[in-house]
Amino acid sequence: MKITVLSGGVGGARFLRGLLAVVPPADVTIIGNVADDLEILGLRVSPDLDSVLYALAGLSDEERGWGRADETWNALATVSELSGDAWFKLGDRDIGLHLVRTQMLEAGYPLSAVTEALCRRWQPGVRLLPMSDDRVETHIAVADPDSPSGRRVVHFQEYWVRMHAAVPAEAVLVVGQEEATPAPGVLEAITDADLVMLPPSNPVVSVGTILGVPGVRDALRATAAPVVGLSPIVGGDHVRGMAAQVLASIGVEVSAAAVGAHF
Ligand code: FO1
Repeated sequence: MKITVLSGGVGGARFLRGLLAVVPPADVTIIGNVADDLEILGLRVSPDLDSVLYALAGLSDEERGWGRADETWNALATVSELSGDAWFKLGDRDIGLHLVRTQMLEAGYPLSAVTEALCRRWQPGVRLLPMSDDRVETHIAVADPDSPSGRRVVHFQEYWVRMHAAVPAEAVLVVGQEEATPAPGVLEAITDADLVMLPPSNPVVSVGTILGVPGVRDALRATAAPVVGLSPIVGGDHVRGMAAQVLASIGVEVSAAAVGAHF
């Protein structure tokens, strides 16, 4: 039975570990969100692909849900000492991966080929595809009384990690989405599946950005497979993360039924 999962990072990885306790990994293809990707300290970081890869390869830090187990933070300590961008916590082991990814991308390999190479080495057991080889970035508009427009737009990671999502998200902008094309294998993985699952990842900035890649929604409509979504909203709130804030910012009620209708 071929199962395709449209996954975000931390929540998606936890869901996948449960799924893989009951189905063989070789049956599973994961289409990962890359709209959380960022460039920081000259490195290209793909947090959602990495959270899934680390979790399924047995390399992840269980408690954080992101990054690697047995991590050390020496490089970041030096960045901090030198007043560099240390707000996004990259551990030494994690940086090793970002160095290789950045070098391969700069050499001209698409993200899908880089991801395939990483999977060949770390063997997560599943097939892991980025949603697109194109740059797609989620930005969040927040109120800023000091700006002439009254607003400021920040990268999703800056909103989530640096600002702790402490101010309301006024709008979610997905830059580059309309021009993006699905990565090789993405549409086929949906149309040829026996079952498609949308895990309880963030419905706006994780699953929503995958659904927004041109062609993906049509493939979901065209597939003969049942498409099963699990909402991260339980009892009118998210379990972890920031789904409630971003649903409110795009005018979607914070309920499981509204998430279904939004999808
Ligand atoms: N999340 C945090 O809350 N703080 C961090 O400093 C942080 C660093 C980080 C580095 C690499 C990585 O792959 C993920 C990282 N995350 C961090 C998780 C990430 O911000 C988000 O949870 C996902 O993008 C949302 O799915």
